[in-house]
Amino acid sequence: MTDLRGTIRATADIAARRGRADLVERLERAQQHRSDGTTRVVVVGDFKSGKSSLVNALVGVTACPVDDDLATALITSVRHAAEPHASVAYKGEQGEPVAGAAVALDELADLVDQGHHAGHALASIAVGVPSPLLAGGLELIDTPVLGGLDSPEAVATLMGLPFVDALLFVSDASQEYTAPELSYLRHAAAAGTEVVCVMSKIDLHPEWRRILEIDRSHLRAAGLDPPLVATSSRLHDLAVTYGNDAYAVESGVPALREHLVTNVVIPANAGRDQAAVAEVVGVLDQLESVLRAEQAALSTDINGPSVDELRVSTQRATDLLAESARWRQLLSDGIEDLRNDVRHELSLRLRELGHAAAEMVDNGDPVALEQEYSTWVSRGAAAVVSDCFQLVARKGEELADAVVAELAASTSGLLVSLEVALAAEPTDQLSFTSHSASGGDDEDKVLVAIGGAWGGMEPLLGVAGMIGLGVGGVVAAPVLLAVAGVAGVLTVGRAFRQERRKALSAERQRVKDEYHDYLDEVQVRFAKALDDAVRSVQRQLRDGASTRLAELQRSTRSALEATERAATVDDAARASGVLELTRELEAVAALRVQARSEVRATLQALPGSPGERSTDG
Ligand SMILES: Nc1nc2c(ncn2[C@@H]2O[C@H](COP(=O)(O)OP(=O)(O)OP(=O)(O)O)[C@@H](O)[C@H]2O)c(=O)[nH]1
Ligand SMILES: [Mg+2]
Repeated sequence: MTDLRGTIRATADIAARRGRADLVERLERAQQHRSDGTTRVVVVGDFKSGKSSLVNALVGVTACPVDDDLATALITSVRHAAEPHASVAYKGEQGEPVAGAAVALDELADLVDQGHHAGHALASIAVGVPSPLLAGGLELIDTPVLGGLDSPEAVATLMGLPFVDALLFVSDASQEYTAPELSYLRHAAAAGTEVVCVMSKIDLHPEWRRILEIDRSHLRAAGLDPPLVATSSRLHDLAVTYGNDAYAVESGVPALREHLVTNVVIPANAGRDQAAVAEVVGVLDQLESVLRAEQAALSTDINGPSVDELRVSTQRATDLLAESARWRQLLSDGIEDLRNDVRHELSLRLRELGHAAAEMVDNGDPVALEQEYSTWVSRGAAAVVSDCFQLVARKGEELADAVVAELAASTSGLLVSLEVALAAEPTDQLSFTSHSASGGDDEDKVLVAIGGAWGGMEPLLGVAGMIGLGVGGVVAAPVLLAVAGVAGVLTVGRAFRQERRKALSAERQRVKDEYHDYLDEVQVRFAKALDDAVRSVQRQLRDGASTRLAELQRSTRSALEATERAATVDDAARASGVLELTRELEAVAALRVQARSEVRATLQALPGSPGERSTDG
């Protein structure tokens, strides 16, 4: 059992005692990042498959309206709140969600039915309810699929997959997976998103076990391997009403909850904790280096950096902050490349998709197969967009590595070097070693993960703000909503369906034109969204690097000042100074040990970790 919050606070206390407001602020941000961390799970499935009922059963409260006649028409985000509350977001000019108003929970069903509030068309709903499942930062996002899985909303969800931690795919037990369902699942899996399949309504269908087996074989045949959990929200309701534990187990809902917590929420929180520990270690490095330098200056027994050496260090840190520093050039070149790569990828892949669609239309019958064709085109476009967002994230991380390597090289030999090894995977163990000029043995090496160097870089999350969704608190699933808002107004195949009475060749041309226009629109809207994402990566890397360098500059400067001051103090003051610094260094060392054990404990709690069963640490 560890207490990372306590470790962060204790580290901040030392930083405050040493007059390092900059380091205190860094730790406060790290803690904020941890406690605000949200794990997003989006719930998708065909019309009336039982999605909203499942969300309600999982959270244990009626958060989403459920009705035979009423369909979920708005994306609904459900998060934890001590007091139940709800709010709606209005539709902006482009269909994007903008700030709306608070509403009563029992109004929601009517609002969903009407689709507007106070004269504004509704874009989405955010609900807060007290729920132990959600209390760890889980957000469940119930999605509308009015036109089924090929509706613009469902396509938008595919585009937004890079922004969610997992997808809960709901299909009821009445029949085995359909071709569109399997195709949707393949797309989701291809995006690299964690998929959890749920078979709902097993109380209604005595044959559900047989269907479950058939679905398993469909998944295997499609090369997919997601977990498949059978549930009944109805049975779960009965279990709650009658306090019947056997029903509860049979409903599959507790098993699904546990799966979500173990495989989705805990790993996501572990990643955030590791990033926070990396921040703690970074701060301890800064503090320790300065403390050691001061101690050496006061004591004749300890060797430390000379005043000249510290002057050189301070100057080099200052030089590194200048506009002309090499890392800035590296960063701006890298961003330029990234921007071009992403633009190129988007336009090339959409063009290829357009060609393939035209070929399909020329060789087939766009009238008979209109639905299939349109679905194919819109899902293809969704895959391109999702891949491009992922490209930004992946290349952004590569660029972060390159900048960190450059900073490490240019700060080596300074009082505190910014030598950080970054791993590709958040849960990979790696060694984060920071070399104090005055030493630091193996005990000072701590296992941490990516994120530490930049205070938890989240390039994708930056997109939300850039798309213009800084609607604080009203919209709780900003990123996915942003994408849904942009994509949800794009439709393919509608105009076509209304007037198909011409000769086949004319129909073909019309369909090709329509696909062309659709893909053009996707290109225009997402080129901008992707540019914004790249800019957000640039800002985060630049700010992260300059903040680290400013800390370094401040550390070298205070070591220098302390060293200069030491020459002027008398023996008694020296002795008491050394004593105080020794105590502070001991506290730093203890916090290092604590931080290390916290990382170990976090890693060992992850599913599949060899340490999961061990009690060590
Ligand atoms: N018997 C039974 N009925 C269920 C179960 N889950 C949902 N239903 C019923 O199925 C209907 C649709 O349920 P919803 O939860 O609204 O399904 P949905 O997928 O959210 O529907 P849309 O959002 O409108 O597409 C409702 O009448 C529910 O009462 C279940 O586990 N057992
Ligand atoms: Mg629903």
